[in-house]
Amino acid sequence: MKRILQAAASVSLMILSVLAVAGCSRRVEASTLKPVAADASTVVNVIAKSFRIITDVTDNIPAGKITFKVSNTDVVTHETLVIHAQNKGYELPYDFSISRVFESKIDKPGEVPDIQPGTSGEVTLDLPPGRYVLICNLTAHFQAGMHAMINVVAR
Ligand SMILES: [Cu+2]
Repeated sequence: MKRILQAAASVSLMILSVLAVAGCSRRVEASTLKPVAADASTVVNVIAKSFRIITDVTDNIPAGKITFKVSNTDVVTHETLVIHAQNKGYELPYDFSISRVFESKIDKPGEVPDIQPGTSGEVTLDLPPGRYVLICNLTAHFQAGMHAMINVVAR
């Protein structure tokens, strides 16, 4: 019985120390969240691969300068278009004959073109609030699933 109590006590000590560490790291995180200057650029890290576009965005992004850093971790070339989708989502005008989005019919603030395999590129855009979709518009890549969505909101 005494041994069980000792074991229980050491388990609760372990839990307490885990909580202490967790609490600590939360404090550190909070202290690094300083308000950003109005002209500071928000960085969005993007990974392009077959056939996905993955961002590190977990929340809305404040409007203003946003830098998209795109890494192509694939063995084929990709690109990343930043499209202002208004209030829509992925319903982009699509040319099924060439399996690409009509770039002349979309509002595209910018792009990172021709990202060779294993390389990266970036673009900094000044984006007003709205919904944006990131796509790869090489033949059939959007259709295959290379898209991601972000929301930009007023600061
Ligand atoms: Cu692609």
